[in-house]
Amino acid sequence: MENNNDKYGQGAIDVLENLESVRLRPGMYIGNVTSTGLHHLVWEIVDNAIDEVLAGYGNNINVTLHKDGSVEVQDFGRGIPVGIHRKTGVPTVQTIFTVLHAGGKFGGDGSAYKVSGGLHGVGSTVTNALSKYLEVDINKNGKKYNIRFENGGSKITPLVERGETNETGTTVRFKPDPEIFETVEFDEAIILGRLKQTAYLNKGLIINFANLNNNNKVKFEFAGGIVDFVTEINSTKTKISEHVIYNEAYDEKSGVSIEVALQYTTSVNSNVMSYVNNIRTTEGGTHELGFFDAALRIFQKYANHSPKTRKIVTEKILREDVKEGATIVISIKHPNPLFEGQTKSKLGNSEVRKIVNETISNELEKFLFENPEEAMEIMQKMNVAAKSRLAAQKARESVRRKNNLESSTLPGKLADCSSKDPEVSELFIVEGDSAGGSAKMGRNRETQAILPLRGKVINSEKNRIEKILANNEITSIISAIGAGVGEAFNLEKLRYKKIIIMTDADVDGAHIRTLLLTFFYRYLPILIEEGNLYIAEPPLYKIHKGKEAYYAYNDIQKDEILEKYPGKNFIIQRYKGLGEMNYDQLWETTMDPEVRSLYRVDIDDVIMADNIITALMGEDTESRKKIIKENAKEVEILEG
Ligand code: 0RA
Repeated sequence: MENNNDKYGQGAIDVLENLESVRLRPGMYIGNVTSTGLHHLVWEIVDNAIDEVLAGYGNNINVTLHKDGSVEVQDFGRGIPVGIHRKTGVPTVQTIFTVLHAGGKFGGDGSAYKVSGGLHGVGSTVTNALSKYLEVDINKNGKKYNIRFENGGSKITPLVERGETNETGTTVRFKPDPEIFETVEFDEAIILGRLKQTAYLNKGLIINFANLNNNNKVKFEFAGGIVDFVTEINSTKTKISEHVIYNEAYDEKSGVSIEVALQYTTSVNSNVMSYVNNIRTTEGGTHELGFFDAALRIFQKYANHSPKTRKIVTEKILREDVKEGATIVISIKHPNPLFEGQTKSKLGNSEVRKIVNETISNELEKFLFENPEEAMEIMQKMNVAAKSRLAAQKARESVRRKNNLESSTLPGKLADCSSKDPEVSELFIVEGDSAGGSAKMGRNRETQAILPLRGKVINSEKNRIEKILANNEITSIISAIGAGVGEAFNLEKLRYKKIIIMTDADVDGAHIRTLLLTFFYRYLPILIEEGNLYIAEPPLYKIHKGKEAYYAYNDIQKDEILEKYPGKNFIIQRYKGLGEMNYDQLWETTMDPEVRSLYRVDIDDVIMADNIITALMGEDTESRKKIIKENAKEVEILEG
């Protein structure tokens, strides 16, 4: 293969401009340069491989974490084109990895549209620009090809042939650039969570994961796709009916394909997870609306269809009654999705509402008529939901008058910070009055606000919304945060970018923390997704000798300190509560941004989070015990 890299001409300058602009403003392309941004690089490459499978070429992909800190993604598709690209005069594969917006999906050389998530075709270039090295091996046309980029693509070892093969496919291996990222360490759990979710969303897709650092190997393959997904989410819940209702449809005219799976549980909460092109749409959108249009119409129709059902369903069923207790996964594939909303995670394409509504109604209706016993159980549950909704309506009205959650009055017990800039402002939600007092004295008044909790925090998993919003501790949290709750939530009104839960390091503290996390997970999940929610980590021990003092945040640290400074006359003080610390100790160990350690609450694995929260906070005491025993580590992570 001849080297067509126009080294000193216009082509080379354009390429460097492309790569350099990504390196100058990585945040514009991958959001940030923290661990989240780092993992974006992996999703970009994985998504391209998955697109090739979804286009019908190959059925498995391999993802490997190498010992040198690189990650490798292999597919068995057609292989990235290697011929000379008409516009750039260099091989298409080189164009794909060095030119932003190469046009079409891949420089007009292929017709496949991008189905899975990501940066609309610029992901390969972005990943290359932010990598120490990136290497591509292609099997195609009976030959093996290789091209290698170094230092953000600024050095190119041109495409060469490396012998013959009768296989086809692409392998991309890259190592992120430590000069760009705060951390270049891949997190196995984050990668596994994402791969698992992708495998659920694409039945038949096989993903093999291998981590050569710890020899962990995992294979994801879900023959049932989103039906298996719903089954796993509901595994710790009490099911109302045995079947997971499933529909799939394809709309020829628009090219939109739709899959829906749902199952009812006895929970008072609902769990609606919708996806467009494998990307989670947390803010919903037209696909969710279309689903609920259909579900509401069909359930109302079924409720009215016979004397028997009319006797059971005494109340008019509304949208929220259809939602209650349901676990619903809606996954659509759209050739031209429009994302809008506060976090760009809401589907905007208006035609989708009607398409989803019309294509899934028939199947849903068919299910109800073919499974009358299950249908009856579901209708009964919906009627109970409708009744409690009506009963709660009055209560809600009086609550609303008492606590106007959207009003600008701040709760009396809030010691607010003087800054009005959310970027620098922090809200500490503190358990107990004495700890609240120390926190108020120790804080930085400019940027740190303190909200002490006095009464009990209500369990958001077991109670309906009216009761939760009547709880004093909850209403003061919502008012202090300032962005409202539920449908009226407005991220732009958020008063603090960091909301920090600060509770004792004992069982009671863990309980309150879990209650707060459950509330945030159920009612303000955007704050978790946006990375605004944190858990403070107060020290467990103070070790002192004379004037010197060391703080240990866990037992390992305590032992390390004792080993490092051996000798007698050490006093080890175990903190039982935050209240035991002086205000200056609290500042020094837990609140001072220079030294403190904060745990950021993250819902990467929605399945795990939901299972654990249900098990910990829900009705089922058996699974609560089981989870605590088996999953001690995850519980610890969730609880900080
Ligand atoms: C455009 C056209 C063709 C294949 C691809 C792109 C392709 C891209 C990626 C990215 C990762 N793996 C991939 N596999 C294939 C087909 C061109 C042809 O048929 O020659």
